[in-house]
Amino acid sequence: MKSFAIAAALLLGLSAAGPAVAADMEVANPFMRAAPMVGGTGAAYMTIHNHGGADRLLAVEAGISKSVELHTHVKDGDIYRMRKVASLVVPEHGTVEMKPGADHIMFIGLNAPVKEGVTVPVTLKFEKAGAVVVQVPVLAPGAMVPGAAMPGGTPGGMMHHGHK
Ligand SMILES: [Cu+2]
Repeated sequence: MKSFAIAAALLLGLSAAGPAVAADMEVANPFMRAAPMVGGTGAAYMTIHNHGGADRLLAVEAGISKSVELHTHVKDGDIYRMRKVASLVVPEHGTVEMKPGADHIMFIGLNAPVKEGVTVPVTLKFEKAGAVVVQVPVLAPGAMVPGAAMPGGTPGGMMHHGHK
């Protein structure tokens, strides 16, 4: 019994310290806002649950735009502005919540209008876990949360004022 307990403890220790793999990345509630303008921008949001070791989201690829950037919001006086970031830290057994007014995926230079009701395949590129493909449903232009549009939401709104 004693040796079994030690072996179990070792296994737990090893799994906690192991590098993240693609299967460790659980993506929940992805959504994108419909974006009507060719050449314009679009934004996507999702929650990443990491069941493995510490990792970083380095890039996102998608066929719908000329480029894709990782963005965050920083407070500048009373206004939140978007800022490009090189990567997003994904903590060991941690969660990254991308949502309106916070971290998000930004599509720059849309190739075509992105219409509500379609699904956009997006590939997340993690430093250790590698590529993870996510099917992102497109919601109404002002959507704030997955599956629902906020009444009176600003279509294509890019500035956020600290709403919850
Ligand atoms: Cu942005």
